[in-house]
Amino acid sequence: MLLFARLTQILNGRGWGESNMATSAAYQPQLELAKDAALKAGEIIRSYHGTGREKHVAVKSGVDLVTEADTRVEKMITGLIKDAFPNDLIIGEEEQAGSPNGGQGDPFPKDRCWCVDPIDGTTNFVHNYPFVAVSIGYLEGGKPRVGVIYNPFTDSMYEASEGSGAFLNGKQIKIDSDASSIKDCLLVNNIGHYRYEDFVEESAERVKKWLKAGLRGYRASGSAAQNLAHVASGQVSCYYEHGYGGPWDVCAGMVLVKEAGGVVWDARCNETELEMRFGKGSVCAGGRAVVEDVLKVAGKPTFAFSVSGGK
Ligand code: LIP
Repeated sequence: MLLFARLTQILNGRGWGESNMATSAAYQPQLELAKDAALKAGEIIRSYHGTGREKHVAVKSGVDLVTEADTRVEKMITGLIKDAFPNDLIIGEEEQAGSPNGGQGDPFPKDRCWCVDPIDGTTNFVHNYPFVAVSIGYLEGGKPRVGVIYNPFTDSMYEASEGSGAFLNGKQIKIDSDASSIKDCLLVNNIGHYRYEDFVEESAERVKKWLKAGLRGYRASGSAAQNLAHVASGQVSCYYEHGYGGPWDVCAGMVLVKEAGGVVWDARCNETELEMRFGKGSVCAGGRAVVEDVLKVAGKPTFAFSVSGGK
């Protein structure tokens, strides 16, 4: 039995003792930098709270907002990364809004790369609604390897690196393994920034389908990163969003959910792991069984994200 367990670990690319530690150590510098940057970002974000300056917004498009804090935090994080890893690529939400590295659906670079959302949940931040998260992911070979999500208002630091498990404020976390169907699922489902009639209709129809199938609980937080962190810590069972804003919303959270024992699938295709691509995307994350049921009841989304990002 012991031999079988050991063999399974080796086949899964994980060992005991030294080899497991080697996997964690491989990304330790990136993990430490991401946590440091997230804490510093948190200080800046909190400094805006209640001053009225968090309400000074510019509109990126439609109902998609950006604040002075978003740009200031992104610059600070980018600076720290550049100092420590001058050759790495950095993809930050706000800079990409001005000069995108890729169009809708384009694949992510395979180089060493960072993907940063300075404030995920900008609308929440503007309204002082505390689901606000700094999200920092690190990728190699186009795959997220390190993920740090920090909520400065609840002082919750979620961290994970490939092969090392996921942690909330230093304690190991796991997904909600009790939920196996829609009936015992607490589902969080953001409906992003699109306001086109067919998008709104399709999103509302999907919610109706879940409710009619007996969904235990429905929530929407306004922060994709916070949702993924909540899935990783088992505080919600599943997160679904067709039309999240960009790869920076989900990059760090992907590592967290996978390291906490869950799956992160593209909600448009069955059993397909989400790929890092530019532009809007579609995600369903949680324990495998509950994700399967949530997707089965929802059916395939048909609203397509256009190449220009709009419609
Ligand atoms: C937002 C996400 C939210 C999603 C929006 C948007 P922002 O990011 O966190 O979950 O529904 O489409 O991407 O704009 O707050 O950084």
